Formats: sequence, structure tokens, C-alpha cells
Amino acid sequence: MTETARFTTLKDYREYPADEMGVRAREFHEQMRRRRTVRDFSGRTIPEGVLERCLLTAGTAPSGANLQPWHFVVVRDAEVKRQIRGAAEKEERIFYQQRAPKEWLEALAPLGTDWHKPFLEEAPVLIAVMVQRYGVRADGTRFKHYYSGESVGLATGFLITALHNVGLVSLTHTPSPMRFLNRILDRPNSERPYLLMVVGYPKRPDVPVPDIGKKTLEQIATFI
Ligand code: IYR
Repeated sequence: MTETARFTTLKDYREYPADEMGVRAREFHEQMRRRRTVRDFSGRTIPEGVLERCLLTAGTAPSGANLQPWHFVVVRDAEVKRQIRGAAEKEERIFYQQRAPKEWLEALAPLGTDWHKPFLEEAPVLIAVMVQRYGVRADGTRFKHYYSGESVGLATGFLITALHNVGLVSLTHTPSPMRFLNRILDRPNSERPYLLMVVGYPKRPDVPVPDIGKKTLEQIATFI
């Protein structure tokens, strides 16, 4: 059945004067450039309600045909985290010792990563970001999700930004392959793990992070 378009108005839009736009652009960049991916987490728990809000922010992302093809599984249970660590390290050990081509290992060298993933148990929360490749109606029939990968990537970006905004740190972890998450988290076949976000507080304020930088504007943009 075809739904017809219904419209409302852009009532929540805000325009800012030009000078305020400049200030806001600078301040937001300054806030975002302080974000670093962290791999050493303290066990401190996250205050009630904060993650829920950050997930709602992720859910405001644009998506193909507004089908919102994402699902977030928030793992706080120690036993489930232990299972995830076990399965991830099993894959990662093979990745680092056999599967990864030399070129890939060379690209990873500046990050200092290896197959050990203690953060999967140490962090208070793991968020499995799932992409729903298709939707399933109440009667079991399927419908297509358009640009599901792009959509979930956008929502994940919103999530990372929302977490940083409240002073939490995160790690976008991609054990490969990560289908084991469907089994451990009891998610349907229509969903595929997109990535695993590790979320919490840094183990110490002076936790080590790779000494790496970002490209300049000239390197990342062309103005014509
Ligand atoms: N999945 C592995 C390897 C890895 C791959 C990339 I690309 C990274 O940016 C970082 C790590 C791991 O998580 O260690």
C-alpha cells in the first residue's frame, strides 16, 4: 500500500547571525578536535539516562527513505562482555597472526594495536551497532532498506559525537569477522554487526593515545 506524503513545517530551525556562525563553527570544531579514540577504560559506570539520550541522538540521523535501519544493543552484563571478548580475541588473533596482509599491519603499526582486547571486559558498556539490511513486517514479509550502510554510518557518527559531548570516550572496534555477535546477542539474521562501540571513562586522565594527527583543510577539501 502506498502512503501519501504528509508535511509539517520546519518550526525548529534556527538561523544565527554571521558572526555567531563563525563563533559556533570554531567552538564546535574545538570541542570535536579534543575527541580521541581511547583503548584503556576504567570500570566506572555511566550515570543513569545518559546513554539512552546519546542513543536517541544517534536515532536522529538521516537515513535512506527514513527507514532508520539500525539497532543498538547495549551490553553491560559482565558475562556477555566476557563472551564477546573471547570470540573477538579468537578472530583477532587469527587476523593479526595470519589473515592480515603486511600492508594492513603496516597501516595499523602507528596505533600499536594487537589481538589482545581487555577493553571488551574492562569498559562499563559495549554497544553493538547493528545494520538491518531489510525490514520485516508483522506478517514476516521483507522490505528493502536503502543505503543501510551509509545510514548506520551516519547514526554511528552522531553517537560518537553525542558520547564525546557528555565527556565519555569511545572506541570503534571492528573485530573481523563479527557475525558471532548475532549468536551471543541473540539478534536476527536480518541484522549484521556494523561495529562494536566500547564506551566509558578513560582509565586515567593521562592514558596513552597514539601520537597521530588529522589532515589539514587543504588536504581534505577542494573549493571550486
Ligand atoms: N580489527 C582489528 C584491526 C584494526 C583495523 C583497523 I582499519 C583499525 O583502525 C584498528 C584495528 C582490531 O580491532 O585490532
